[in-house]
Amino acid sequence: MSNSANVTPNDLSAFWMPFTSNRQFKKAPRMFVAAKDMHYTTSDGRQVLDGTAGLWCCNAGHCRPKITEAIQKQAAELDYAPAFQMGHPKAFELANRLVDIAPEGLNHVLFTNSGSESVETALKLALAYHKVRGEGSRTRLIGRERAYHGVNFGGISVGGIVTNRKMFGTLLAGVDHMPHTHNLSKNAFSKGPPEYGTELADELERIVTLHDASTIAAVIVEPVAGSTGVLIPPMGYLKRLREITKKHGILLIFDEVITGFGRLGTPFGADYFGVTPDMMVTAKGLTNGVIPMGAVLVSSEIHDTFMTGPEHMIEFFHGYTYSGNPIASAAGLATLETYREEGLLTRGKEMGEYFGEALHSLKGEPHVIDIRNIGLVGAVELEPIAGSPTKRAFSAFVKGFESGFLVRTTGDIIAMSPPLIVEKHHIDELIEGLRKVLKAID
Ligand code: PXG
Repeated sequence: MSNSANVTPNDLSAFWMPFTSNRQFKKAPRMFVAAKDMHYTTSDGRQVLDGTAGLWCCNAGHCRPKITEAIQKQAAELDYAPAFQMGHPKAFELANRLVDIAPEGLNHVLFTNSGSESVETALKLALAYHKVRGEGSRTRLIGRERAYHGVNFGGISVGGIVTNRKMFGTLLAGVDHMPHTHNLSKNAFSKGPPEYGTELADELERIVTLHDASTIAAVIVEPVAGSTGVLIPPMGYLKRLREITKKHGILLIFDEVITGFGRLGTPFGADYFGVTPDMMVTAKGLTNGVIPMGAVLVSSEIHDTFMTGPEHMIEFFHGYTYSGNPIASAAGLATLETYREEGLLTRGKEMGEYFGEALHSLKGEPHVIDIRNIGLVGAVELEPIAGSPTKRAFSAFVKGFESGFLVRTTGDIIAMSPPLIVEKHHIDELIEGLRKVLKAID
């Protein structure tokens, strides 16, 4: 008897869903069947306002014609080309377009299929870079508490979310963590980057003193930590990290999977904070979330270091079957074109001001202990229910979905990151919807 005889067509049990409370979900599924611009359509025919750009990735909104057409055309023209020792024009073109919008000096691109793979690629590149330069003793990687760098072994090692780490053994050896910068007692209700905490960057000096710079390859941070609840760095913090890493010959990697492609009102977080890292890790908004793709942008210094030795030799032993996949490349090109035509990489600056004001008007509503915002990202932190952490924010999420808008929650933090095409009336609808939900939940 085949397995298919055991399941009805719409049985939900076979798909073990990612980062989901599977049993709870399957009792009361929340399904989307279509999307357009700022809205999803649910399986029962309701419109839901997308307050999160999918999972922080549909920056241009949904089912945008240019992107859809590019994918359709590419699928019919060249579906796949081998990624190793062969090429196709669109991957090169996309790399060039990315370099065009990247901070100066980040001139080379490695393609991946996700944020997690981009992180692994960057960490491996950092180790190999020092080895090729003859400083093979630089093997340590420094991350930060409450960081999210995807779910693969390197990423969870430098990451700082205990639930994502504790089940998975010893992880990578030789990793250390800086403290996170979230400080409710000093910075609650800050608008934009908070004032207090720049000196937390000096913890990196302490770590360097402990291990010695000669053992440290790279530091990786999200310019703004997204998935742990929108943790915005204090003014000057990232500049200080740049100074310390430079002084000690340590590479600085920005994980821009969320902050990249206009989220903060600038093309990248690096632009917002005026700090250029040695590598930038991206994914999500690169293809508007439509097709899996990630990219790691690296400095000429890193790239050129590898371009030595006999020319017939592979310079970096790393890559994926789908690195620079033709359909993903076509989607990426059409996405960047859409961003350019509609000014989306900087639209978050003006819309972010309106969004921030609206968001902060929730101060004083039930359970709210902090509100923070930067560009088109915002978070509302709730007082947890005693003995049941996460429950209050999760019921806000479910109630929001039922009443017609989508937010994300992590712990007792509600995060919002609408598509960059958002209009003021969408922001009003989202914030007023959330206000009602906050008044309604226990
Ligand atoms: N780095 C950062 C900074 C991320 O936010 C990843 C790496 C991993 O990307 P992939 O493509 O492998 O998932 C991420 C992903 C949320 C949420 O709601 C955040 C992410 C993914 C899913 C949900 O906060 N971030």
